[in-house]
Amino acid sequence: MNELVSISHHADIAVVTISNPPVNALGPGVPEGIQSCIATAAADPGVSAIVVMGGGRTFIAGADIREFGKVVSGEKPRRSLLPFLLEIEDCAKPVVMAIHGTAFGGGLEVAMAGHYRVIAPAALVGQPEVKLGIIPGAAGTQRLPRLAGVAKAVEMCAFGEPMGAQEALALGIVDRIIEGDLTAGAVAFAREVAGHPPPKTRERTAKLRDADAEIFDRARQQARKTRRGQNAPLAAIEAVEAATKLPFEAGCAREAELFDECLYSTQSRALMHAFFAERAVSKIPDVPKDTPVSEIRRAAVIGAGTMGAGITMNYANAGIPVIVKETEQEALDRGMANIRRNYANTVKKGKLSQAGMDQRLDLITPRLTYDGFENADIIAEAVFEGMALKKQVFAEIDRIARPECILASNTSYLDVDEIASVTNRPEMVLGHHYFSPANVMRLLEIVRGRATSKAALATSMALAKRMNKIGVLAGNARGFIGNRMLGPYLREAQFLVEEGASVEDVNGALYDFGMAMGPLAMSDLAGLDVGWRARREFKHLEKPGVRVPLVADRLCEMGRYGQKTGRGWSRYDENRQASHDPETAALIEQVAREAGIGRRAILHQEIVERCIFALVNEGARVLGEGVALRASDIDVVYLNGYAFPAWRGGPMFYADAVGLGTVLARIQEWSACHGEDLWSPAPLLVELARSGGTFSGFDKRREVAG
Ligand code: T1G
Repeated sequence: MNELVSISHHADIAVVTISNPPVNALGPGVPEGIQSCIATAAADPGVSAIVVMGGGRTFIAGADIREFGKVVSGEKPRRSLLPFLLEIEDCAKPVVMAIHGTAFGGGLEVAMAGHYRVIAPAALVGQPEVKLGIIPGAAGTQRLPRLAGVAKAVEMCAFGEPMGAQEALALGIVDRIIEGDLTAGAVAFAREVAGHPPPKTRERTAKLRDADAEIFDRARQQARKTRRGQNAPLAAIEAVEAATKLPFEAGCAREAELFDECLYSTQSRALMHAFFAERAVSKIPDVPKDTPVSEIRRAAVIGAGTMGAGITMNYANAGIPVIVKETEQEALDRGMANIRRNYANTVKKGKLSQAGMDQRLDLITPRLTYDGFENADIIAEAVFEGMALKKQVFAEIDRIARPECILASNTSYLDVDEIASVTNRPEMVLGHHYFSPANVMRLLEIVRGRATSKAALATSMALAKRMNKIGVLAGNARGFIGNRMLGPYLREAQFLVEEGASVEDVNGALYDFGMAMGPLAMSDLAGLDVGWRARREFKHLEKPGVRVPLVADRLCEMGRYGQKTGRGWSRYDENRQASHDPETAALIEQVAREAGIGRRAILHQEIVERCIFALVNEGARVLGEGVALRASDIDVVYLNGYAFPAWRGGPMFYADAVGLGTVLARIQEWSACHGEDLWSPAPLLVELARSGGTFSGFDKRREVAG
């Protein structure tokens, strides 16, 4: 027993409780505490059986992820949990694991080393290690197939999705669902099994026999398709396969080898960085945890276009009644039809019940007037991206809305302070910049205006969590974090085709790098006209004599906006499948000739480096100027808003992995070649590269400085 693990008695049943908040991770002292409590109970003649459970909100949510960094850096020795788990399994008295909240990773592995498992109805079990770039490392790949069967064990370990209590019971991972008081139910169950020889999971081999090789081949195919570029899913499949071919101990040894290969990889460092980065974004240094958060009971959305419809769904999905307003019936009908279609697709995929769909639609009220807006706690504006229109709308809603109502603009580029200037409540005005499709993409840039109050920010962060979004604070600079960085990335992609790379080369190089799609394909999806309109809106900001991309404007003048017109950088068939467009290729050559741009063969490495380092360089500016609080926030924006590969950790983490010295050297080469105006290295990048620093080191220093 120690301060993390305690033992109590319910007559002849010993109850071992883990208290290591916030999620009872298996940090230093926890396995030792469990071990000594079980040993004490096993030796106690008055005890007939043992229950192990988590204190607080959950069972064990896994190993302590923070410890892995210390092992990889050599600060701490790698410690195996296997002997500790064998001791539980070899206990002469039945050990019943009582699960509530989550039994994830090492938590499920501890549970499976027990003789029986009971579970609360809402609890989840799972082996999510692959999401951290590792695999189960405490015999999970050996014990799980013995309980759940090989096919399900492969799926759970290779893809890491959680499973509910009902399915876990049906598969044999748990033995009973306990309604009501879990402790009482677990103690009663323990009393039922006391006195019977406890079954050891490692000896249960019946389910290993249905190990058809096809299971592993299919899983590998799926992993290569849906987890493209990631090593851990393939390692997890191999480890479970080992369980079907080797005795338990040898299987565990093979698992340990594969685990170490993953642990000491850049991919796992990147994914663990992403895990903690996502949890850090909600911490705003000058907005204390106890900042008052207003309750959002009713919402209103202006504009039922693609973004407005998606935003409306976010409120309904969070259980918040929402009015959606349009100026014309036809537009309103189109918006509502879009919402219904989206929900119907989700129902068809089995991700939402019909009742759930109906419930959400009941929360949505379509309107052509501002009726009801006076009761809203928040009004989200999603009208056409033009300053004049936004200011007109904000002046109107400022007059109607309650004084405490937050006014949030979905602008993706425009100045939030200028929008707020037409209201009498600039402290309640900020940006809520969603990403398309707004009901799907998890990222929400929360744009802080000069006057935005801490309460409005805290309320927005809480709302993001309630909508299952990741709210990232952004300063009010043009394009905020994501779109501002996207500019140079797309610029370089376009310059590269002018200089000789094909559209397919550029898309292919970034796709192989791990992006969900190449930059030109992404522009075709978003619509080339969006950027065209923005370029015209900000033409006055362009520096005379500085090179700008030339082809996209020409394509737009020809009415070629990308997927939505069937032609853009590429040609698209009715299924939106892309193919080479010889006319675009000819146009590119012609434009280059007219502009006197020399063309040459360009290697994939240059394509990747120019695009990604352009992103990083602008990211360093965004960070240096304080538009982003942390480099890790920038990574979260790109992982969740622009489909940057999570196993690369995000652009800033990737730059640290490459080495800022190398990044700076490349940028200085291009600056000499393409000119300072295009490639002047960001001051922060220069400072860090020269001092041997990193972006993550910069984050730590900024955090300490507060
Ligand atoms: N280790 C360390 N810290 C953790 C942690 C963990 N496993 N899980 C959560 N935290 C911290 C988190 O950083 C945050 O801190 C706080 O807890 C609340 O988390 C041997 C090798 C359990 C579903 O992958 O999925 O076991 O920001 O905000 O939304 O084979 O946390 O407050 O300072 O996410 O309610 C496998 C990871 C590990 C599960 C709760 N386990 N955790 O979600 O809270 S590897 C996992 C989660 C392993 C074995 C292997 C979620 C959660 P802070 P939160 P939440």
